[in-house]
Amino acid sequence: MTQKQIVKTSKFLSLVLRHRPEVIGINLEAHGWVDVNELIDKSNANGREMNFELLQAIVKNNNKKRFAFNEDLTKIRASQGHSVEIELGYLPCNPPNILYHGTATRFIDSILKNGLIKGNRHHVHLSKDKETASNVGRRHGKLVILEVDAKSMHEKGCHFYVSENSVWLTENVPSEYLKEV
Ligand code: HQG
Repeated sequence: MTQKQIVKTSKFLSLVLRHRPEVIGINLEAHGWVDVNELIDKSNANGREMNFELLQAIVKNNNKKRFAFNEDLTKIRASQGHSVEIELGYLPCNPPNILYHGTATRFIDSILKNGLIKGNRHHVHLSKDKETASNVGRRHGKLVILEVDAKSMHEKGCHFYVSENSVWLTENVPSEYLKEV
């Protein structure tokens, strides 16, 4: 199994477990889970090489721990980042006082006017450290990091969730809680 194969399959898993399960004819169950055997069979039937060892390697080595198995390794899901309507079952929790969001300079005017909005995804994604936020932001262009006053938002009753792979999630971030770093 090569690193190239792992990365390619990981991208394919992002597609089917977060956005378009229908491309291989699967449905996401409650909380986003998919039966591992069904995923393997239907991927192969659709011309995508898939086997349990490959899934294990991806769950274990993926740099962001994007995917997780259930306890008995019979189901797999993406831990966050979905666009399909799915309830992941995370419970609201206390955020750190400050969270970070990395984005591109070209979005800044709109963000400072309208706040952070979730777009196609379920939530706005935030990070607990600037380094992670930088990596997210750089994907979009020239980096800018925003500081989110999560403490004040939480005090005002906004809900925060943290995914299994430590991404902080919230519905939206009004601009008054944002500051450029
Ligand atoms: C921007 C990755 C204009 C927002 C990461 C971002 C994350 C606005 C872009 C996850 C805006 C959306 C998500 C507004 C927000 N006006 N632009 N009002 N509000 N934006 O990819 O946060 O690698 O949907 O700043 O690690 O970049 O896929 O969100 O630049 O956890 O596992 O609109 O994706 O995870 O872009 O990234 P995205 P994101 P994975």
